[in-house]
Parts: sequence; structure tokens; C-alpha cells
Amino acid sequence: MANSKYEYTRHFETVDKVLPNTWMVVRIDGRGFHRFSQEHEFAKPNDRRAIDLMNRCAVEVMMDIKDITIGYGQSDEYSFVLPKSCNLYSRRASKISSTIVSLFAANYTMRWNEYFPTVKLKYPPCFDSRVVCYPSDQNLRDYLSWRQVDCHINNLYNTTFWAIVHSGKTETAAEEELRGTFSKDKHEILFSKHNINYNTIEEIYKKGSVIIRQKTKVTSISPNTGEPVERIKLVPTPLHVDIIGQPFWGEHPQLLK
Ligand code: DGT
Ligand code: MG
Ligand code: MG
Repeated sequence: MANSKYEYTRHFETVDKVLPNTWMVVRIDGRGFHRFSQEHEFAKPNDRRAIDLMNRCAVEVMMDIKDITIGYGQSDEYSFVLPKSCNLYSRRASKISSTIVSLFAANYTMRWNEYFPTVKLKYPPCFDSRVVCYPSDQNLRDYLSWRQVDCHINNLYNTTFWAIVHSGKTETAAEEELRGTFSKDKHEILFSKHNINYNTIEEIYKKGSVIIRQKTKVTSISPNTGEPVERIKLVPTPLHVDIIGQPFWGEHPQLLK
């Protein structure tokens, strides 16, 4: 490109490189999803279609951006982990974060009908995004644990809250009943008053979704022979498991490399 007298404005771009040799986490979060979930008639407390759509978008992001090793999602948020050695966009925070969030939002819009065939998308969904760097493996694990604990606490509260409301009480009465209660109290309210054993609720709601690249048998048609060929590929796969304890990290040691 020819130089022009205007080119000097390029130097106003500030450097926003993430510290080298640290874990990078991009977290995206739905903007105003309290309203978005109401306008689009999400089931309460959890809408399986909405969760499946979020997971699909995250899988698509990970298929496109191969540097991402782990995704973790719950509610209207997703975190994407990039390893210490990652040099995507020379570690420029705004390039990384804006690419991931726009890819996610574009997929959310494009695939909406697949997951909500009977609900018209009323307005464009929007997500914010940030990059946070974590220096140690323990920091990264603690970050992911924080998000999973958040999922658990919110899900237990929301499950109990909506059980009370669905039993005929007002939202204010439900709030009142839950004020000051501990986890064990909510389990008890669910079990004794609403006949719900929290432990039997599906893991996807209690644990959120962690996406890692799993070895998967993939069948494709050979362009040469026209015959199906089987290959083992690493495919981003959502799991609904505990990521706080050691077993998950022991089973997948490559995730902390
Ligand atoms: P923000 O992030 O500051 O722009 O504000 P919001 O409104 O997105 O709030 P946030 O992110 O703290 O909370 C997520 C909201 O999304 C919360 O109001 C519950 C709603 N939501 C997420 N997933 C579901 C779902 O499966 N069902 C229902 N009914 N609501 C959901
Ligand atoms: Mg939000
Ligand atoms: Mg949120």
C-alpha cells in the first residue's frame, strides 16, 4: 500500500498485547439476556434449546479457532482458554477477543432457527467480551472453578425459586421464602415441598458445559474412490462434568500443557 500523509495515524493504535507465557481466557457474556430470555420465551429456570444453541456456537468457535483448548459455558456466558504458548494475533487482546465474540454472535444468529424453530428472533443478540490472563495453572483452574461454582449456586437458587413460583406463589413470596437460606435448605425445600430431588437433575444444568477436543471416529466419503473412509479426528465435544476436582485434570493432562 502506498504511503500517504495520513498514515501516521496508525501510530495512535495502542499496544494491548497479553503478557507472554500466561493463560489467556476470553469470556463472552450475553448483553441484557435477562430481557432477551423473556422476549424469546426461554423456559425457566433452564431452557435446553438456549443451552444447546450456546454450546453449538462454542463448538463452531473452537472448530474455527484451533488455538482454543477448553471452552466452559453456563447461562449466557462462555469462557475460552488459550494456552500459555499461544501466539494468535501476536497475543493482541482486542484482536483475539473481538474475533471470538463476533464469531460466537454470528453463529448464534445464523443457527437460531435450528434450535428455536417456532420462536422468531426479535432483535439481534449481542455479547460483550474480555480477555483475562492467568499466570499459573492454579489460577486458571481456580478461574474455571469459580465459573462452575457460579453455575451451581445460580442453578440451585433458580430451580428452587421457579419450583415455588410454579406451585402457585408469587415471585415476591418465593424471594421471601429463599432469603437467608443455605444450600441444604434449598435441597430440603425442593425435596419436601416440591417432590424434586436436586441430585437427579440433569448434569448439564448443574455443571454447565465444558468443551474439549476428544478423539472421535469420523466417516467421510473419499473423493478418489467414493467409498466411506473412517478417521480419528479431534472434535470439540461438550461434556457436563466436574472441573473443580483433580479427576478431570488427571484424565486430560494435555489441557494444562
Ligand atoms: P448483562 O450481562 O450485564 O448485560 O445483563 P444480563 O441481563 O445478561 O444478566 P446476566 O448475564 O447476569 O444474567 C444472565 C441472564 O440470562 C439471567 O437473567 C438469566 C438469563 N438466562 C440465561 N439462560 C437462561 C435460560 O436457560 N432460561 C431463562 N429463563 N433465562 C436464562
Ligand atoms: Mg449477560
Ligand atoms: Mg451472564
